[in-house]
Amino acid sequence: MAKKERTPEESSRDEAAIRLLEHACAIEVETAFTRADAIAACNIGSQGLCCKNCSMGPCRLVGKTVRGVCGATIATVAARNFARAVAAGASAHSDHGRGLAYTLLEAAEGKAPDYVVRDPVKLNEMARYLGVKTADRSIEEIAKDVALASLTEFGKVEGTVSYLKRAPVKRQKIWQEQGIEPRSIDREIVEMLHRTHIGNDQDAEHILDQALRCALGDGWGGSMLATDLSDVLFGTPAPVRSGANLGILNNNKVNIVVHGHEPTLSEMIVAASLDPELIEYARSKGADGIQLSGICCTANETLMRQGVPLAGNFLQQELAILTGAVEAMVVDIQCIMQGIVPVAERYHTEIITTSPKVKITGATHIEFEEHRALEIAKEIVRRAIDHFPERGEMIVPDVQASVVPGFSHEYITYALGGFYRGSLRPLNDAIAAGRIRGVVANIGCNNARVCHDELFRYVATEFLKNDVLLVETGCGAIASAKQGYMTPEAALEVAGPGLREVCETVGIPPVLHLGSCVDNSRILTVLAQMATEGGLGQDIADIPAVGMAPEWMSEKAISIATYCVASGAYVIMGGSTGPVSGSEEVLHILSEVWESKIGGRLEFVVEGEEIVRRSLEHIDKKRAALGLPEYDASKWGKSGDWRMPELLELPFEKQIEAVYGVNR
Ligand code: NFS
Repeated sequence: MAKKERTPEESSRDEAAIRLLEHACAIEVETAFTRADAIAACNIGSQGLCCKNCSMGPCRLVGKTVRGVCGATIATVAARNFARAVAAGASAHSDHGRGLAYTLLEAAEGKAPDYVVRDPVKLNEMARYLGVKTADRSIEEIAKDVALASLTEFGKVEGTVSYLKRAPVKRQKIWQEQGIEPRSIDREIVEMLHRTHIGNDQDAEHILDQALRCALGDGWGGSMLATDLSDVLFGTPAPVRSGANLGILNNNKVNIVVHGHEPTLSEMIVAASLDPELIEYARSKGADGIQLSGICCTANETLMRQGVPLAGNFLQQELAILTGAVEAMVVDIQCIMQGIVPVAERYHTEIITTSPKVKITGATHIEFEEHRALEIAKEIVRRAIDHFPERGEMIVPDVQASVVPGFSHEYITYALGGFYRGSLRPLNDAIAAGRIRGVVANIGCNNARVCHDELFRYVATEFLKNDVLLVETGCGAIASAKQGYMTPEAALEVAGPGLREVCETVGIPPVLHLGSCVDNSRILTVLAQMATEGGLGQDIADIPAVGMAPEWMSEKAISIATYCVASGAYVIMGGSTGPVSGSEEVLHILSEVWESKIGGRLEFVVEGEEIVRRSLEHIDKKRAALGLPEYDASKWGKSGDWRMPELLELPFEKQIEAVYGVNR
């Protein structure tokens, strides 16, 4: 039975989204929100109890049916479904990484003249990890070998994925002992699909061991390479100021929205949008200029490096078009809803697919080729400009927030100590002292079945109040950006007293934007460096930290969760009872069994309150295990710039007393 239709206020916590959902309702345009209301999720599939791995099925294991036609048990079926999601998610991230390696190769060989090495320091760092010689060699020679070495990681003949050695030594030992070191990125994905084919691996725990290995190939392989290669080609991010939410769409300019995941084309669109000739062309059509903005992780990529504003997260792709102000939505790969095409048909908006891997019926396909990248980007921008005079009614909600993104792990280290003594030591010290209670990685998607941004907003607010530093990526990061939590000023308003002191001292927001979903690898790097810095144990599993995706929906999110668990983290997936809720045995393996084997555990928790409760409990448990003082907020908050106006009112000796106490 279909659920009742939710009101816009029940569908989203985002003011701009609510406004456009009201508009969609008024003009009878269907969106993911209304489709989620109309289509009831399959109760059997949602629990992981449907097996369609052969044509004797699909077998639905419900009621008295506890085995499929082949005899597969509930645990086997649920584990296989979960494992296949890991494989699909890992393949998406990794194939994205591979694409970037080819771009670097073409750039190094002079076949893609619009791309250059923007960060040679990072290139040299990659070279070190990948065993590429750098002495007395040109950047192009190093870049070519780094690209080839990166490509080798996908199909390596012997050994294991090279970046595993970036993990703490203790973690590497656990992987060795458990036999889950990925041998090559592609191999583990292929083996995962092979092992879950009819008649193969039929022991849930054993199937899930391979899921761990496959996911590690994503986190410490495909995704980490994708991040590094993007930084090499487009520059390692550092803070910039920008805006977030649909209010950044400009009523008087040509609006081009880039959507998807790869920075390769979107970086060229940024360049094209700054081209004086094209700006002049836009003016000739009556526009004031060109406004670029982004949706999903392409948005995060261009925001982090170029300061291109965020139009919104996953559930706002159709809503952006509903403003009537978008001339073109340029998409590449992943998280692009087919639903944008029928919405665009109601407007002058052109949907342009650009990846050789993605065509959408009804969209214009302009295939992107690296060797004439800028030329294609200019063609796309020109097409968008041509649509400007076709605009009809526009509803651009006046809703946007300021955002300061750009926290690469390199910049975090720099922020904490400058070039002279940059390190994570101040962060570790702040955690050890209890100013910062712990760290939460709050990441992942929106889900049309969960009130848009509600869980993100709730957990972020609660964690900040509790002096928990947030690191974020993907659509979760966009949610916090729109909430106004990603500015240094936000710390004064929403952070607890200890976290506020740290943010004030360092000048960082209390929620750090680390980039797109492949950039969760940056979070792995930060955690690995925290573990090796000292003072917080020797492994990622020792750190008072939790990972979560409160509104997740994609297979990529399942792969991320799994590699974080395999790296030692406690991970909570929110919003639903999860894809294996039909099997107590598999739930037990993902939590208890995985924790005993690898130190991390995975849980599915529906409610925000419970997500926060379990997270804080875990953080405090880890603090206790490290012998750190119990978290006590009342110890902090007596220093810092925020007290200046109050202090300046006092005579000098009283100022000293107020800051240091009477006995000093
Ligand atoms: Ni991540 Fe980024 Fe968003 Fe989810 Fe999709 S955009 S790769 S999968 S929906 S966070």
